[in-house]
Amino acid sequence: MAVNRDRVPAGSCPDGTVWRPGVRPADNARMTDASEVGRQLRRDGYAVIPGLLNQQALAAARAELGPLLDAAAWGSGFDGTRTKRAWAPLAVTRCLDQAALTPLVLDTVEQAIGPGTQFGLTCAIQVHPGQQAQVLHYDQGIYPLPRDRDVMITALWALDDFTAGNGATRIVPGSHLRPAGKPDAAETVPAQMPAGSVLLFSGRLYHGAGANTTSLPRLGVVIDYIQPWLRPCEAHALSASHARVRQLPQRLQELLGFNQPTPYLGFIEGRHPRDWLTSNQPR
Ligand SMILES: O=C(O)CCC(=O)C(=O)O
Repeated sequence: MAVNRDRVPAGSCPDGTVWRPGVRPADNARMTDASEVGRQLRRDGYAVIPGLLNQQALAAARAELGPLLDAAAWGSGFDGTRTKRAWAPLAVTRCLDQAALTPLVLDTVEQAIGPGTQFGLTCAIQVHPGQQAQVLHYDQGIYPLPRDRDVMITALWALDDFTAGNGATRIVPGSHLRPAGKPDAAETVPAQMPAGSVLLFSGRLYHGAGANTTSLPRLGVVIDYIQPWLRPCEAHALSASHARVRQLPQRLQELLGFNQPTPYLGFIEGRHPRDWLTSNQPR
């Protein structure tokens, strides 16, 4: 994995893991250029950019996300029973603005999937001790599209050091180019990276959170950037008053987009928008 060994002394992780280069030798000096990052992304399906968030930004993000995660329920199924998620963090805190707007990340994303990108899923993910490895998946699999091009690039920010022991995301390098077929878990490598790094990966790359066998949680933030056209022509959820939408027949609510047709499409705060509308004060 592309880890800057100059900045990160060996053995500096909380669980004592020694940083080691991954499948390709790191060349972090070149990770300041969107064309180079994009080249790696196209070739390997992922790229790690170290050192984007400093200690102050990391401390602020941990401090703001901590209470949101403390208040969050444990996940279930795919999300992991020893994992907590704080959904839509950019709607409630400004501590991730710097990450979300990092020019190098946005330039790379827009080189990869074109201009006018928008957020897809955004979520802080805290993988707690005892969490098993997540099932392998590729993020743009939520859309029923052929696997012939990227419609999504995921930015996974390490707010803690990501180590093989604490649940670093496990990726299958090159799997974005496979036409079909889920890789075997044995093909994965851990995306070990120091806090403040971002792992960019293709929406077609197979990956999953690793198992956390340490005694400390691992905090990451996922920001998916998706094609601008993955949306309705009109922003109905903005033009409609929520108070009115609550009174509408269910089918009309669904047609306006207040619907969760599949588990990872259309939810709000991890819930079906219909449930959310009935239990929240109308805006
Ligand atoms: O937190 C991680 O390392 C990856 C999580 C993930 O891939 C997901 O929940 O879709």
